[in-house]
Amino acid sequence: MIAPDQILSHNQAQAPEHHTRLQYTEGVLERKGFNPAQIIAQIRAFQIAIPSWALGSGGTRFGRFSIGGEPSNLEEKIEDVGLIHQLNRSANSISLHIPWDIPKDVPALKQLLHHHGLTIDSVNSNTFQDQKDQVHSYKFGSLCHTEAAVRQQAITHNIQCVEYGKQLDSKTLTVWLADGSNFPGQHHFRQAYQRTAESLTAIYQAMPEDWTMLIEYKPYEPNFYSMIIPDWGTSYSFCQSIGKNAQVLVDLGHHLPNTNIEQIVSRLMHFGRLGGFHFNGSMYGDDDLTTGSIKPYQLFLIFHELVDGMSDPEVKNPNIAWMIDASHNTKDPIEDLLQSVNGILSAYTRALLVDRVALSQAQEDNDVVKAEEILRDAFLTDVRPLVAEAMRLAGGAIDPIALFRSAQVRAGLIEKRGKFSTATGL
Ligand code: RM4
Ligand code: MN
Ligand code: MN
Repeated sequence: MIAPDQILSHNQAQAPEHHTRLQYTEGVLERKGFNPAQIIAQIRAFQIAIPSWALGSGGTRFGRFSIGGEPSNLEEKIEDVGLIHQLNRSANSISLHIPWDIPKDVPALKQLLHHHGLTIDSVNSNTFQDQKDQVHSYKFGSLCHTEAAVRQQAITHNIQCVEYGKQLDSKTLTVWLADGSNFPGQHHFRQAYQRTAESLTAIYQAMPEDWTMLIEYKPYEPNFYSMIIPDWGTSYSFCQSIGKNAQVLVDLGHHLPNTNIEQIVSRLMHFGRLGGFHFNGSMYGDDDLTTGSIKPYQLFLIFHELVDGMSDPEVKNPNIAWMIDASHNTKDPIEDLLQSVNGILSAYTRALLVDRVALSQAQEDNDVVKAEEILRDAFLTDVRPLVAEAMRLAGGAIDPIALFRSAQVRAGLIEKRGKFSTATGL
């Protein structure tokens, strides 16, 4: 949708300022013993999946404000992700939510994905809403339900998601359960856990061997007294009993305020069970805000643990699926996603700049101040020129949001799709 020469002329206009800043940053890093070219190559290799359900305006239970030009089918969602990827070259896949994104013309979809240089990341099941024509209701749960027929319907839906995923070469099923209870006494906790374990096992056994099941946890909402999988410990225990390809998924917004998420990440990697990430920003709960907008230091500390785990040969953790899971109530979804990808890459880059040898020595020496200062030094480095350079070298824009605006992409989408088109999703 953006002509390649638009990217070129944007980059040419940005070049003088960009190169001045880049040279300065590279010089600082070199004096510290880092190899800037290697760091830029690592940023370039880091790819983040965009959720199909975040391309339209989100909303709250009070209302929703349309942005216009929203994608109204899977093809248009793929086009939007293609556009994001064209601008930043860092978002080469898309996560699907079934039944919001049921693939129809599979060969045509594959061609479209190929055209945009995209793949399908994970397929997400939905047993948190009742669909029309559905026989049994999920009002009182899905995989944990007291009635076998309801559980079976939810199991069948998850297996169907895997079937859709297979058609589009995905290899990951993400399960997030809204199951839980709103009032004391409503659930027999142990029995509800056991029924869920059996349902998850049935789904897992129906998956091909090279597939991964990601199990997400969330402390509250939509149920407010208890959730069937409220925390990482419960996810982990399901994974342990289900099989080696069952992994925990950490959604940054799914923690109670002030939870030490970086420690959770480190524990899960130590156990070899961290399989996926849902990035977003959170002030209070599942706020689904722009990644890095509220607590950038926390995001950096999380990446510090991730990079540490990924670079330690002792850690036997599988590859982690990086995804955004957000909702945009006031911003243009594409701009918000561009900001989020940038926030993620910036935190990752800063984590790459931690002097791990010195940190390890400071930890051994119990030098608390030194250890903290090493982290702060990396966190306070201005990494923006490095991220921009990675995008430029990969064929993207030095400033994706500026180009999105100057090319008037949203106006073009409104003209093409209309002012009132709505995306499927929440
Ligand atoms: C949930 C959870 C899931 C997402 C749904 C839409 O809170 O984060 O990952 O699929 O929202
Ligand atoms: Mn999520
Ligand atoms: Mn969520």
